[in-house]
Amino acid sequence: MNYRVLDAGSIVEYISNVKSVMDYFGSDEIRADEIGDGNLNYVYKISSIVNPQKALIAKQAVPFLRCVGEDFLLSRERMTYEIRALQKFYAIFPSFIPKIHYASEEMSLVVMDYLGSHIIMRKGLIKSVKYKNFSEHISTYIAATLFYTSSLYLSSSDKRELIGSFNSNTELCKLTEDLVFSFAFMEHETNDNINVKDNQEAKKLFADMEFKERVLELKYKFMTQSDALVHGDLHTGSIMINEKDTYVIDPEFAFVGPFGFDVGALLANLANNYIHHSVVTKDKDFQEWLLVTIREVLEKFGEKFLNFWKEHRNSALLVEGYLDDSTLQNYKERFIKNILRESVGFAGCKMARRVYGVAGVAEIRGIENPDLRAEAEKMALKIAREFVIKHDKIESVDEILEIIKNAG
Ligand code: ADP
Ligand code: SR1
Ligand code: MG
Repeated sequence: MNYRVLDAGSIVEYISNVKSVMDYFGSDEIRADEIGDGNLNYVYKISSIVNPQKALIAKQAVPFLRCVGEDFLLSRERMTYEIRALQKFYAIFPSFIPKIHYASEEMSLVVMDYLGSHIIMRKGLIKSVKYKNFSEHISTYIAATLFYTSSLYLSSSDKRELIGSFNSNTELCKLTEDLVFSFAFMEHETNDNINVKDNQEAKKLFADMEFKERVLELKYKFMTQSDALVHGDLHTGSIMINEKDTYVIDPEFAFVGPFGFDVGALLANLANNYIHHSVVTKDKDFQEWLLVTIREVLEKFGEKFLNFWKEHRNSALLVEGYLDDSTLQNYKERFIKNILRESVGFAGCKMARRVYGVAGVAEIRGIENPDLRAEAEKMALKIAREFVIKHDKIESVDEILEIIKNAG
């Protein structure tokens, strides 16, 4: 099948010939509606005409960036990595990933379960919705996906094979290198330049060499450290959720990268939401829930990662009997602390990039009152700066929470 861009009409025709999908719809006639709100791709809801509750999602990558248009070329092969990551993560922990009904790397197309009773987590958090199972679910998801794709579990050859099957996700890795670690901290055409013009805070950020030098260290880690298969863009817009369950979607930025990158993305996005509630809604109760949630996510992640490790004593890294028990225990504790520190550093980069860079987050860029938005931006930059500068000295989750609480 040669690649072609599908639309709401042609996708129905295409899908009508895919047996695994039509097994789901039976003899029902189907229709397609484009529902995507992301930055990169086209997302269609495919539903039964007689029974609209019966639905699946079809997502296709096109050879350009959806949010900019056909002039910004971006190869559609990003979907290859999204498909591979969805399959890999589903194999590790199926309850957190929408089930795949069909995938074609040639067509850069994937068809998966429609999460009709879930919403994008960012939207719920903005409305102060508390998700009681979230920290439990997401800490399991991150601990499991990182541990089971790392050299702490895999054999040396399996790990290298894994690196190989994601190694050519070059364009999206480059996008992160540019957008998360560089362009947002200097004069650049991709920035939110209306806001940057005559903005003293932006000038201060762009001239902050101490911050920028530390960002460079984190960028280098991102570019060179092949710890585990990371989602690569685990913000709260990549999580679909309800009271009961939690799903992770959209892993097209996946690659074998630093352990702390996904944890950092999550920390950054929960902190950005805290800023929104501190500046806009002034909802103290929800701010407290966010702090508790951050604590639980970070602490449970560490505990679960160590539990998985306890169950697997042989790997590419470790041969059973190589270290005595107490040395091994110390080694593991330092290992987890390093992941925590690195996560804080990445969180700082990720918070700061959302202030003036392309693709702001609704919690801050979406604030209409200019004074409040400036206040939120200042708070984000304050937390981000401390995260980046202090990350490698962080000793405990308490210190992270203090940085967030003291920024208001
Ligand atoms: P992009 O790669 O363009 O960011 P996303 O995967 O984030 O695309 O999807 C865009 C939007 O489509 C999401 O914000 C969500 O509203 C919707 N969506 C994506 N996958 C599903 C799904 N499995 N079920 C329901 N809605 C979905
Ligand atoms: C131009 S793409 C901008 C951002 O959208 C994605 O969700 C990633 O965060 C990327 O950096
Ligand atoms: Mg998305």
